[in-house]
Formats: sequence, structure tokens, C-alpha cells
Amino acid sequence: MNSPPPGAGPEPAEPGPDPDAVGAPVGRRLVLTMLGLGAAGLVAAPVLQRTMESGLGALADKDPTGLTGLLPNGGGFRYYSVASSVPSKGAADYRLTVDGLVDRPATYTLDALKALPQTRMVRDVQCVTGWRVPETPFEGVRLSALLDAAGVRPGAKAVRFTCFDGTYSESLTLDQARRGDVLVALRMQDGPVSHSHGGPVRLYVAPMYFYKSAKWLSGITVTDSVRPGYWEELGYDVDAWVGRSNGRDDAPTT
Ligand SMILES: Nc1nc2c(c(=O)[nH]1)N[C@H]1C(S)=C(S)[C@@H](COP(=O)(O)O)O[C@H]1N2
Ligand SMILES: [Mo]
Repeated sequence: MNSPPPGAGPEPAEPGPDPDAVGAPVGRRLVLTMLGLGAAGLVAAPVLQRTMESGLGALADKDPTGLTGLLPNGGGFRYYSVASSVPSKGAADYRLTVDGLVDRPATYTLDALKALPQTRMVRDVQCVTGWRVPETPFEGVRLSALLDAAGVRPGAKAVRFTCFDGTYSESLTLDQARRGDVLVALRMQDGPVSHSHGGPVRLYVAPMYFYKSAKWLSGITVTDSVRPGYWEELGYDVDAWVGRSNGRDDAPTT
């Protein structure tokens, strides 16, 4: 094991060429600020993977969008959490609330979500820091279906997402949220969304950088204006179209 001991905190960024710097939307100073802000999270989330993919560890350590480490058997996905620990939830205690500017606020259990029509999509996943995972299946309930069920009120403009990690948040305009390729995902890689990947339920915003796909989704609130999410407050674009934002030119994912 070459994992840092608990409490060791983030490792200093290494000098030399930085592959992530190419096309990076944020300057070095901001990156370091982010790492500082994320230090609490870096302590606990671990350990997950410095062992097997130690060669990639240095690169992962420079990723400003969260705590990283390649997931075992993750097909190239990296583990991200800005929270130091996240409770595990399952069918017994998972809840998703839909509220805000709606006529019929609702709370869904996992079984209730499973009982709704499911949509499966297979697209590439693109992280704003550069890594891409090809052809990943996601499956779940269209966000538009939940919004329609709730009855969005006139004048509503946006949707805010909150997470049971207690920290992360995301946002979409109402038009973006109503796209057919935005899912409240129950499955990923043809299995239930694992805890590491934000299960039992995560958002999946296919056409946007993966930071939009909030893990451990617990709240959907319809609002009158966009409230920037966690990383957006720290400099990432709110309109996070892959290849058309954040100063990057990746191939689109949809
Ligand atoms: N709740 C929560 N959701 C999150 C994040 C996070 O730190 N917390 N990180 C985002 C970022 S930057 C990415 S790239 C993806 C990573 O998802 P993964 O851990 O399944 O690879 O989750 C996104 N959703
Ligand atoms: Mo990311």
C-alpha cells in the first residue's frame, strides 16, 4: 500500500509538464485554491485506488474537480467526492424529493422510481479535466417525466439539484432539464449505480461535462433562476456543453 495515511491531506502538486493544463478552464492559482478547499475531502476518500494505478496517481492528484482515484473495475472512471464521507443508502432509506415552483411536490422511494418508465442511453462520458470513458450505458427516469409529474409552475426557469453527501449541488435551466438525454439514473454500466458512482441514484446529463451529473441525488428543486452549483461557484461554466464550454474542444458526447 502506498496510500497516504489518514489525515495526511493532499499531496503537493508536482512540478513539470501538466497534461491536464492543456485547455484547462481555470488557472493554476484557482486550481490550487480548489485543492485547498477540497482538502477535507482528500483525507477520507482515499485510499480507493492509489495502489493499483499508482502510475496514474500523480495525474489524478492534479484534478481540480474533486477527489480522484481510478475505481477498481471502473472502466476508466475516477472516484469523485467533495465530501469526506457519504452515507450509504438503499431501498429502505433512499428518498428523492421534488419541490420548489411546482404544483405537486413529491417524494420518491427507490422502488417508486424503479416503477416509472426507464430510458437507456449509451454515450461517452467526458470529464472537464480531460479523461473520457467511451460508450457508457446509463438507465433511469427522464428528469422531464418527474418535472411533468410535479407540474412546473409558470415563471419557473431553472432546476437545482442537491445531494445526500450534504455538500454538492448542481443546476440546469428548465430547458436543459427537459431534454430527453437528461436522466435521473438508477443504473450505470448495466448494473445498479454503485455507491462510489453516486448510487443509488445520480443525475446523468449526457451532453454536458460530467460534473453536471450530480451523484447521491436527493433533491430536485424548481427555481426562478439558475443557482450555480458547487464547481460552478469555483469557476466552471454553468452551461457545460461538452466541447463548447470551459475553454475545451472535446468531441461532443451527444
Ligand atoms: N455529489 C457529487 N457529485 C459529483 C461530484 C462530487 O464530488 N460530488 N463530482 C462530479 C465530477 S467533477 C465528476 S467528473 C463525476 C465523477 O463521477 P464518478 O465518481 O462516477 O466517476 O461526478 C460529478 N458529480
Ligand atoms: Mo469532473
